[in-house]
Amino acid sequence: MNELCVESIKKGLRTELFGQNIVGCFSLSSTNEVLKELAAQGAPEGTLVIADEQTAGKGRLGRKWLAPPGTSLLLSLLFRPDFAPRQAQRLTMICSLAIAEAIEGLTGVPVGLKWPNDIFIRGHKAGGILTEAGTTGGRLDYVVVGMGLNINLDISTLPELRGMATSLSQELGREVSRLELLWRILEGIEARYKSLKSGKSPHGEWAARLINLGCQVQVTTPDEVLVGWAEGVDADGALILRTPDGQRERVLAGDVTLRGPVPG
Ligand code: BT5
Repeated sequence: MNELCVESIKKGLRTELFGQNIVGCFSLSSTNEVLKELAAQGAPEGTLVIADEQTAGKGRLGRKWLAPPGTSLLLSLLFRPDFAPRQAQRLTMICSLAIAEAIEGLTGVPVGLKWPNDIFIRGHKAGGILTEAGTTGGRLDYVVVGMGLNINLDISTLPELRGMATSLSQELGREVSRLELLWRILEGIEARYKSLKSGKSPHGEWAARLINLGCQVQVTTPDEVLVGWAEGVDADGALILRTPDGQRERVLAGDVTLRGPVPG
């Protein structure tokens, strides 16, 4: 799988946990699906599953993740935190912050986050995160955080995404090393995970990067469509929405569409 083979990843990786155990394949179904199976079989925390191509790459609610071979970073990481299940979203927070910092550090391209799980560059989606938790008896057994990032992807080859998505190469006009970015992301996640476990919440930093806070939004949840003002997010990652009748709604998961202008 060219530059992203296990040996090359290991060569430059400066982590103690994330990526120390790697399952790398040129092609597999979905890195999240493979890692969930490994997690159920007892794989250690920090296990990385990475692929160049997924035959069943997925987003939330059965949606597809599109990534032609050679264009993207497609990976999943295994966490076994001592958290309550409602706190699993904190891992989405630390991964998205690490991704944003890694991209900005390597390329200088500014990155925004869109609640709840999107990586945005200049108004277009450049990546997505899919966090899936396994629980036993009301306790978190494992959390798999899957990350898909458009790196050297010509969006015009995917007509379904035209107008809504972008990639790093598209923004920069040149290709970017997936390997270099991967190392930075894994190192960033490791540092942030340590800090999270020592009691530091990523919530403030995450909220500061969310492009849809302070905006009029429409939120589609599995049960209903809500409109209102995105006032904030709480420590567990829920969106606090002020509806037109002045009520506050706490929304745990959904798709957000901006309805008003982004302030500032
Ligand atoms: C996401 O879902 O954004 C989470 C995507 C997570 C993908 C990674 S890849 C590695 C790991 N293994 C997996 O199988 N999945 C994870 P959601 O918010 O539901 O957004 C899905 C929607 O994003 C699709 O319906 C498309 O509209 C759009 N989309 C699909 N591919 C895209 C791409 N490459 N770039 C931007 N948007 C895309």
